[in-house]
Amino acid sequence: MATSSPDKPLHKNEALKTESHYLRGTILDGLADTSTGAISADDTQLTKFHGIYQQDDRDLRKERRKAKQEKAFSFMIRVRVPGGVCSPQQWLDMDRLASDYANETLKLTTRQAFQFHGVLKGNLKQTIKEINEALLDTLAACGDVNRNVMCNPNPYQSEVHEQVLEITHKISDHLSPRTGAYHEIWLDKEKITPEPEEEEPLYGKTYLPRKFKTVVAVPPSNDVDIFAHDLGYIAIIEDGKLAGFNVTVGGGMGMAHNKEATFPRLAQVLGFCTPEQAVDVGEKIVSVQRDYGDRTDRAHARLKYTIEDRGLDWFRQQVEERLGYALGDERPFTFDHNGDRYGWTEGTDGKSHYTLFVQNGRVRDDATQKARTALREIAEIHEGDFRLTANQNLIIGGVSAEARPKVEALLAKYGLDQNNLGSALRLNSMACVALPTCGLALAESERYLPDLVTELDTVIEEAGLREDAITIRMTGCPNGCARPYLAEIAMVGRAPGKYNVYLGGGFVGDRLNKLYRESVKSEEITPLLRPLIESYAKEREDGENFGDYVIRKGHIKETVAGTDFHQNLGETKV
Ligand code: SRM
Ligand code: SF4
Repeated sequence: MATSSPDKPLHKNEALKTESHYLRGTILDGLADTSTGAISADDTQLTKFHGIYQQDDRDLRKERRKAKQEKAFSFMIRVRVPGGVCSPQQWLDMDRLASDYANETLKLTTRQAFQFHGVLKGNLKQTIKEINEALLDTLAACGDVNRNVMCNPNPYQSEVHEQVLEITHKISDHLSPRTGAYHEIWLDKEKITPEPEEEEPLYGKTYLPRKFKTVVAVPPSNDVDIFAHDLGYIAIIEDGKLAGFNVTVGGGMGMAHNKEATFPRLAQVLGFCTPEQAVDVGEKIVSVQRDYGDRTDRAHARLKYTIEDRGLDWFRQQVEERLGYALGDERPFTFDHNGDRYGWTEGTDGKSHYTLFVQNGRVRDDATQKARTALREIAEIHEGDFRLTANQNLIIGGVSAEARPKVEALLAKYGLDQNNLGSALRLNSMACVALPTCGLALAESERYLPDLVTELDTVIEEAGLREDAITIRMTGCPNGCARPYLAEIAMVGRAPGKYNVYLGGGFVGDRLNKLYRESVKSEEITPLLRPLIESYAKEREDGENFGDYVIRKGHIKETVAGTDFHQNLGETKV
């Protein structure tokens, strides 16, 4: 069992956190230094807790090196949107900031947040200030703390959804760090130095061993991919009322190529709690991970490894001891999809909601589409809300009968209406950011998947599968930011232009996929998948999903547990 042991030294980030004076470090000095566009290496770790990543434009690395210039540094800012809901005014504010300080795009992430890319050091403080003026923030959007809490954004499912959203906000608030550093550094608030236990009552000086992610799902939709997260709540609705939640723990996607000790893992149900217990249960789960997570090895520090190593029963016992009561037994639930449902839907309150496909979450104006302008014009007249989905899409929520024709007209004007939906394959596609901003990318993702889907669409059309949803996801490295290991087809970057291809994920997000072919060149992906797609069209059983089909036909072995992910690799039956 490779848990934290006194024989192994703590990871250096632990000392960094301890000595940072609750995340202050030397960030203020770094911001004042105009001789470089960067900040110190230690501070780059600390700014993550403030929602800020230092990056550089990787497209420019070569020429900057040749010209003996420092890298083209800039910062990514992640804006928390708990439950994914924001107002039209907040949308307009984010849209304006994208022009004023970032790269003219808004990125909707796989965790219902906004990201700005390309913010220069000199503009960081002003951007964060203006985000806060819009009543959003960036604290704990990243770092070793509980992050943006996700929630099924479906706005048409009656009062239960509102109640669930309210609990999501409570969990988010309760698990947020308390440090005054954020307000001092970014919002010029006066420096107060309270007693340590007041400063961070849950996290203490060393925060968590690693990032921690929480989600809330409302069946039958598993759009938040509940099984991919450290902590999850599955709403249990009985007689039309919220009875409580099945609590899940120990999910995660990240792994490293060829390192079997690292693996994606599905969360497991720990037990049931009432709505009133949800916040307390979350706090106690976080506290067990705080105390037992591996602080020696960051590749082994997520809750999934704590649970894998020590067992679910041990974990439940720890949580229940801290709660002072036992969790209830798991209650029945059913998921039927993990993607989004597009177009107009009618709510129980008489309002309409439009789910818009945003390719890979990038809202921009370009030669093919003016999505940013369209959404700005919609926000200017919209009286409902906007809901960011966990699949990088956007719901224009709460449109009244009077307002709907105006919204429809704007969607049509910019080619974003229901008549312009792509194939079901495209609508179920998702790619992480990768190049040029992500420092960890081994291959393209967001800039490549749309073209690959266009190629695959010809095969899909020929096979008569245009309306058949198949989840397809791509990431530029194995960290798993687009949750690729839950997709029916996934490509994970190995090197420029080369991907590992995975098959056999569950359509509702309840089964991990498995490696099918290693280091496949970009141009070989469509020829590799063509025979599988063609035979699926001919041989599938009624209602059979692609992921189930490839397992049934023996093209790939089923992955039954995270520890089995790297085992029994796919057969070559094509
Ligand atoms: Fe992620 C690191 C982007 C969701 C697992 N992720 C990164 C960084 C910050 C790279 C870095 O550390 O320098 C990427 C910034 C790229 C850029 O230029 O913007 C990045 N992750 C993203 C986003 C923007 C992908 C997207 O296209 O939407 C998502 C932002 C979510 C948010 O709003 O908070 C994003 N990342 C995820 C998810 C999916 C999820 O949580 O639902 C995962 C897999 C789930 C999980 O955590 O297990 C994920 N990101 C990682 C990991 C691997 C963690 C691990 O346990 O091994 C890293 C690397 C790390 O932490 O060391 C990472
Ligand atoms: Fe970057 Fe890898 Fe995440 Fe893609 S999966 S955004 S390449 S860290």
